[in-house]
Amino acid sequence: MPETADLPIQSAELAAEVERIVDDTYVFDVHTHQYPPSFKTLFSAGIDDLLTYHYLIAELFRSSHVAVDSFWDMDKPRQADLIWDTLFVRNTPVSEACRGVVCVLTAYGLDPSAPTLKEAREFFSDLQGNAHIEKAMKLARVSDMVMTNDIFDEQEAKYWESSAARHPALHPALRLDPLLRDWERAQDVLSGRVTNRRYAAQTTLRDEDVTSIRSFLDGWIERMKPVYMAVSLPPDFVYPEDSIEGFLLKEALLPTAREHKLPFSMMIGARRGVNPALRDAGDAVGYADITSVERICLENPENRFLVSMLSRENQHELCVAARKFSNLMPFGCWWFLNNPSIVREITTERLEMLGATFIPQHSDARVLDQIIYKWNHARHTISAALTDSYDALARDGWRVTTDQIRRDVKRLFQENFRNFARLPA
Ligand code: HDL
Ligand code: ZN
Repeated sequence: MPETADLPIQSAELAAEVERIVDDTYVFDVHTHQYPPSFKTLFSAGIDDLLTYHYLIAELFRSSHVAVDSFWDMDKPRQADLIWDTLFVRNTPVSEACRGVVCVLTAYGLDPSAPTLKEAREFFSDLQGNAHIEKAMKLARVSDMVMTNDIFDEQEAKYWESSAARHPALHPALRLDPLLRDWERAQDVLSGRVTNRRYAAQTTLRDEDVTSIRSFLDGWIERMKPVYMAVSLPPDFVYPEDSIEGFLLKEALLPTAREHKLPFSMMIGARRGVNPALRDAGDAVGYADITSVERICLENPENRFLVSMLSRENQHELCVAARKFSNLMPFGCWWFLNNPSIVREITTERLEMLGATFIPQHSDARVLDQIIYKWNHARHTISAALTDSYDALARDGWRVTTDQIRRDVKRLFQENFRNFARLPA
């Protein structure tokens, strides 16, 4: 039986064919806050966690007169009941974060317009551990997830130092924010846990300090086997910088990433604690300096940089920078950018300026079940942006085929990251 020819697709069928291939292609989720179920206190899933996601907590206070302190005094089920009643029963869940919960409930066959959480709680009480992970990843068509592992968090460090079972589809990422954003806390951990020494005062670090910090990192890389090293950075991040943080980045973190052949992920633009009373919901966004991203790529050609910027105003510049530096891999539409209207804009300008050479999205999911909606919504938007690109190509005289769409989507969803991180195909 001759193979069916891979013929150019007519415009009328294009959108449906792109959507089918995008929906069917499993994705490597390169940034999440997932954990194996064995990391008990860190594993987050189910309806009460979905509803107390900090995005929804922020939205609650815009639709309710509840006092912030009274909210924090409630236990999680009570908080979830209040959020459900306020945002989903008394009001229409039109925001992206609210729609996400509706999408998840629908995907699991639950009633998203139920007046209470009774049905949902019963359903999730039967979903446990690895079976829950498998079910959510299958519905989301996610093949792999990269975690965010904060070794300066005592609780998490204990899990890594224990025999807690890992999950083969969950890949570690060595997250190092305290080193660059909270040196006081970092050196307490470093001196207390590893080197029993007090580090030099704030102003300088001696060679032996760098040596001991690098051996601390080497030990964690050996234990954890991360797929990349990562930091989130404030909008005022500059490189190079004459500071402890600038010194640590240049003399400890980047050389360690080079030595272990690990990409270095920089997520730039988060302003932490703009409204501290909201806790995780209290962070905001700031416009960052793209010339620092250009300089770090130029001056460290042996390092590979995964970069996500939080400000919408930084996106076009990031595309231009990625055209200049092949060791720069733009990834995702992060956090406040993960809204269909903005994902469409960013994905379109990336396709126009970079072709299929970037990583279009990451879920950033903190609650396991969120991967279902974050990838459902992302696929819808990425399909539309891709279809527009292929339509424009057809107008210029080049009609794409099914195999070529499949090749492009596999590259965007899997290969760009696997190749950049030197992971097996
Ligand atoms: O720093 C980060 O990795 C951010 O993604 C934060 O976790 C943020 O609070 C978040 O959840 N964004 O979606
Ligand atoms: Zn994150």
